[in-house]
Amino acid sequence: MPQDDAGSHLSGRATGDVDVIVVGAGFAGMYLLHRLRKLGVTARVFEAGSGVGGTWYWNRYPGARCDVESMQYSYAFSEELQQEWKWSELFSGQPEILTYANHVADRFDLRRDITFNTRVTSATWDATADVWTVGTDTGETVVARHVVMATGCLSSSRMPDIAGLDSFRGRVFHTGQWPHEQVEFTGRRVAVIGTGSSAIQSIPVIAEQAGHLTVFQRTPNFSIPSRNGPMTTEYEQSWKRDYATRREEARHMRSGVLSPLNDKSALADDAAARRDNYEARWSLGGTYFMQSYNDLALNKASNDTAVEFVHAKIRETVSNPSVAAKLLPTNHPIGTKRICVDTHYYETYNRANVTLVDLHETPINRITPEGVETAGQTYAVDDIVLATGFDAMTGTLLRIDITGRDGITLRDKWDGGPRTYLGLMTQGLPNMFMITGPGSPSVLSNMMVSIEQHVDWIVGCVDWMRAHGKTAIEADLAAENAWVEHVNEVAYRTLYPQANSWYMGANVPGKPQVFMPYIGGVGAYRAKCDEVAAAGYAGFALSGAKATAAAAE
Ligand code: N01
Repeated sequence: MPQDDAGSHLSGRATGDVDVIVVGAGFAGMYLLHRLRKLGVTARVFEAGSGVGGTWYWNRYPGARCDVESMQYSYAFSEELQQEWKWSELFSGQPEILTYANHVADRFDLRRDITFNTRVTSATWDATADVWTVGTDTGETVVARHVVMATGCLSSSRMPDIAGLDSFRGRVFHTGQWPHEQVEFTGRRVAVIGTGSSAIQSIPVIAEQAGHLTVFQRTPNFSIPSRNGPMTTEYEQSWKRDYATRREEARHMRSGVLSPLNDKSALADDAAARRDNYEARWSLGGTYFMQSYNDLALNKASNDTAVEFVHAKIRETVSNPSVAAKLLPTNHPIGTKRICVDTHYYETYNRANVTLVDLHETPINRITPEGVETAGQTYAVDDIVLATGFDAMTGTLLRIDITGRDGITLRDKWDGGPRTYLGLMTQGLPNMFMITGPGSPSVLSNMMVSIEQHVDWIVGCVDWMRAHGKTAIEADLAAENAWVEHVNEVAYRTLYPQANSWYMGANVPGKPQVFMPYIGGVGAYRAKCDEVAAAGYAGFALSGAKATAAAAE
């Protein structure tokens, strides 16, 4: 068995310039770098932005906030870190989360191995040496044994295909690529296009500043009030007293969040009891509403009861009945598109300076130099905010020219939709891991929990390969096919595929419609990954003899 002769290098031979290249310095890339260093392997991180934080670096739009409580949406790997950090609110806003990311980068001295303002543009597998050659947009070429895509699931903003956008004379912003400097809307006429999570968070804040805000809505979404508030010492301490135990419990929950699931069917309650229960959940706030009953994602009749309740709340909140009617989501079961969480979203439509335009009645014809022209009229505006979402889960990966074994390209491989084994690797691309990739719980879970689980698994795998003299690991086609089938089968047992959501790739014209995340639950998924690792990486082909023999010559 080969020994480490270079200390930090894998399998007793130089693997290239570094052992591992990490793409992205969001929460995934940062934690991975920390763990790799502890393992004693060399790593370099490339980050397109000028700072750490990933999604929280880019999404600086007004009102941006996490919909998972900060006590849970934070790193669990360091007891000192989780004890010393203090969140000011239950659900933190983007500035505070970005401050936290920067604190972590400083505390663990991460920046010295991160190259900022550099986008990875290509990766090519060299089977003779079992290494990747990675190219960047700054012209750098780096060789490494492993590449880990810590590129995030919602990191390729989607510009809408609306005629005339380039001709607009005012300012255009995309929520996913918000400027770093303060954007002032005071007294201005603003258009927001889109009504997903980003829009629903930003609309109430922009409405407070703008002279007039016009919201262009194609599909209404369900939104639940967050009931955000200041963090109390009592609540904070209730977590910190036994943080490690609670974190461990969350790792085995379905969504990676400790949450109060009412473990019975919505149909087991009579109408009055159901209303009381929904009312209590509505008052509690946030995504916990979807835990009101255990079959809201599974049974249409149960789901309909939640839809009816939320519709009634919208009608109650919005004073103009015809505006309220336009805001009622009717084309998908609640929760099958990512549920939105807001602060005074529906109330905003009661303001005199806010207009809702229903694009089903009057579609957008084009953007003109002055504003937005619909089939009904032209709305003259000074600013357009595009809250039009992302090419989710696959967009960023497919932007990179990735060529694996025998010339297999990722674009060809995923032509019909993403195919992975466990959402961690895809056959044909040895030694390339994905963090929270398609086929893993990722966006259906508390991302922090899923990120830490993937990083721990990948670091464990790299360590195991080193100990066993393996220089290449690749998913077996049969294992991958079986996993893809399982991911689909589990998804189609639920109501999720009934929505034209970005989970299905339905928001990007021409994108294959495949349910991308794994809906089987974080706990079950973790157990499966652990089982695979314990069995010597069952379902993966590992090799090493050829390369190590060559190195010995
Ligand atoms: O994007 P979206 P997002 N003309 O895709 C509309 C996470 N997130 O950035 O539904 C007119 O949800 C589109 O309409 P339709 C979260 O996971 C989390 O808001 O396609 N409209 C839709 O209304 C979330 O799910 C947090 O008919 C057009 C909107 O744009 C994910 O990010 C906060 C259009 C896009 O909605 C994405 O959310 C924010 C066009 N040509 C985001 N094209 C939290 O943690 C698109 N639309 C809280």
